[in-house]
Amino acid sequence: MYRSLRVGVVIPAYNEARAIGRTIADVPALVDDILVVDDASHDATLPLAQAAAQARPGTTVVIQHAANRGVGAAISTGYRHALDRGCDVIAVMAGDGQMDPEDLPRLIDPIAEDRADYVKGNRFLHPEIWTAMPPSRIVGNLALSAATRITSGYRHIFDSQCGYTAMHRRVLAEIDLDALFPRYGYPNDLLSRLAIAGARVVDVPVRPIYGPHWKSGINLRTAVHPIPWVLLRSWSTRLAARLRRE
Ligand SMILES: Nc1nc2c(ncn2[C@@H]2O[C@H](COP(=O)(O)OP(=O)(O)OP(=O)(O)O)[C@@H](O)[C@H]2O)c(=O)[nH]1
Ligand SMILES: [Mg+2]
Repeated sequence: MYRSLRVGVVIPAYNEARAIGRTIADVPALVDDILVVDDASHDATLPLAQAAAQARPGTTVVIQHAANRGVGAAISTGYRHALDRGCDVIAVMAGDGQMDPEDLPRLIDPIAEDRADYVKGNRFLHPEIWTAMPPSRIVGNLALSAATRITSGYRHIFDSQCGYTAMHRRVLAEIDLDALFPRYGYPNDLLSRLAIAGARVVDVPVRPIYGPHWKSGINLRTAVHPIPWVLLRSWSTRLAARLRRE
């Protein structure tokens, strides 16, 4: 529990054998439910996650997708389980150890104080951004963050690609999880749907972590191609919803 809220953390993991055990072990003690979603990994992610879950009995469940469905779909699966378990706030921490567990309370505070419904990390508010994040990621992120400001209508947010987030269950219940884009591009789509739901979104500083063994599933095929189309779709969905209301 944290500030009287039952806290869940969803951890999507795909081929994260190197990092998943440590990621689960390092989840702060304030977290009541850890929902790890293995997305049909080809490596030892599943047994390693199960071993780490046994070290935290009663708190951690490992859910398995029978086939790979994408990071967005894995997060949606985790969200559904967290709602079933009665979590009030549900955070997302990637299974690749790139999120600092010490930042978690900062993500929940605006929700606990009823200032936000959805809080996302913003690594550009952290002083280490320019030294820690690779230039290729900075360039891509600047472009996508600027575009997402327009498509979502949230002009005050940045670092749209940061996956470190927290959401109140009240808002989560209003999002059609089945309709969300299932792969990379998911956070951009979610922001437009949060705007349609009238959610209050707040950015907080989080530490950018790109260790010496950093590997990523993002490449030209997985990200650069689908994301512009996802943005276009999210934008038109949001504008159509606004027209219907007016
Ligand atoms: N469940 C699931 N998780 C995935 C999939 N692809 C990536 N992930 C997870 O999503 C998280 C983020 O993936 P990355 O490819 O590292 O992307 P990122 O951290 O946003 O971007 P980088 O800055 O490139 O590291 C990790 O925990 C991955 O294991 C997938 O197909 N299914
Ligand atoms: Mg990563």
